[in-house]
Amino acid sequence: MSDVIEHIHAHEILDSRGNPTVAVSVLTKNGALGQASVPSGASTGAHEAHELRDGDANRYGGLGVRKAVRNIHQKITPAIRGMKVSAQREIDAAMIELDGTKNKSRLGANAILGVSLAVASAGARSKKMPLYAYIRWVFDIVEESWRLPVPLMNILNGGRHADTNLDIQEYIIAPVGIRTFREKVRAGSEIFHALGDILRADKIDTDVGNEGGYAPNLGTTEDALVYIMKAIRKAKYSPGRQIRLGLDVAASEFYDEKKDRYIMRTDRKKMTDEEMIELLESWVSRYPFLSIEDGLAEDKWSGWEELTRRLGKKIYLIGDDLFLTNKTRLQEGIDRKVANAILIKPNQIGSLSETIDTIMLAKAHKYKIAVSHRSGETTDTSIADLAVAVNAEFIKTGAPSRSERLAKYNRLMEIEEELARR
Ligand code: 2PG
Ligand code: MG
Repeated sequence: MSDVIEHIHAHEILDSRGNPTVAVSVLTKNGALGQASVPSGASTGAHEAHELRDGDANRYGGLGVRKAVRNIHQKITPAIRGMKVSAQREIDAAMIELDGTKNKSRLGANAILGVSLAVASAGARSKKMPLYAYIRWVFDIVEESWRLPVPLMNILNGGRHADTNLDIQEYIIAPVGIRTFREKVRAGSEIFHALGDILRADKIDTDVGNEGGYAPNLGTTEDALVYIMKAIRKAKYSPGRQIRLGLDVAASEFYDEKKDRYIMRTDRKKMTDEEMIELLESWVSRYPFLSIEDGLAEDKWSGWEELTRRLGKKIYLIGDDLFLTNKTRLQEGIDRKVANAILIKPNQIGSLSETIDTIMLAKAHKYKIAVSHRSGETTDTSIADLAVAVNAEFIKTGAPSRSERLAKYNRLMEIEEELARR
């Protein structure tokens, strides 16, 4: 009985944007220490689990997380202290029950997820297993092999992740045609630097946005695609065969509900669902696309049905704000034949167990899995282990730049080496 939770400590730390977030340590009686910290989004979906902020304008502009920290110490700890650390599902269920709301607004999804991930980390330590293997074991995930995900690297940032003129949030390279994870990362890095050289030569800004990608002002949206194609070639990779493109349109961010139009300032266009679909189709026909995330706004289900009919056989259509790592939303997507891949962000739903449940539902219906960071990140690397635990096809964790992004890619390179020795 020595692997029971003895002590939990939470505190406020700062994330990659300099905003407060929750960090948690869980200690078992046998001395296994687990740690985790919680990320935070900017382009948050309207139906995400609730991120509890203090709202005290005198501290961090209201963004403090002292209430969430207090909830961990005063409410969650008494409820789960003494439980076996490997009883992950029971622990998550106990926290969900204690919260009692639909969107975790009482205790805060940031409080619950922080504990949930730190419990998994302590469990892995206690069992002397790497976290990826432990997650697979503790949730009885049946997979025959281990697979490293393809990194979706966001090398140009726009939308809510930069103060520049690009409406679309993320311009992604996916090194699908390159063998090992280590070489995929190398390709991503070389292309990232080639892009920097090209932009600099054109006297364009090479400062970076929230996810480590360059964040320039450009003439049109398509200029971004042209620059990326040039960078791939300059770095001596072949677009299409080795490197494909991706976008996170994050369309909800520039969708005007009253006008029912997508307002693209860069391209001076106001578009309907149909016109957005046509625009995406025209890019897919001219560039080597692998994936497009959130091509339409989060509640435009019939538009999404049409988008899926038109592009679902050609590329991966990833639902992020559309599905919110939420089983119920995903089930609606399955029923309506919408999208063919899902973005998985544990803090959208607020516990590791529910995250796994959504992944399992997606897999059962042949949706591809893309585990994802948030724009506000910490050096926590649990998503890297999560991606390997479930054999996710993709991981999206920013550009190969800035340590909070690299922490995940570096962890995956470490895992790849470890698996090769098994
Ligand atoms: C997204 C995410 C991560 P944010 O939209 O996919 O890239 O952004 O964390 O700001 O929601
Ligand atoms: Mg997104």
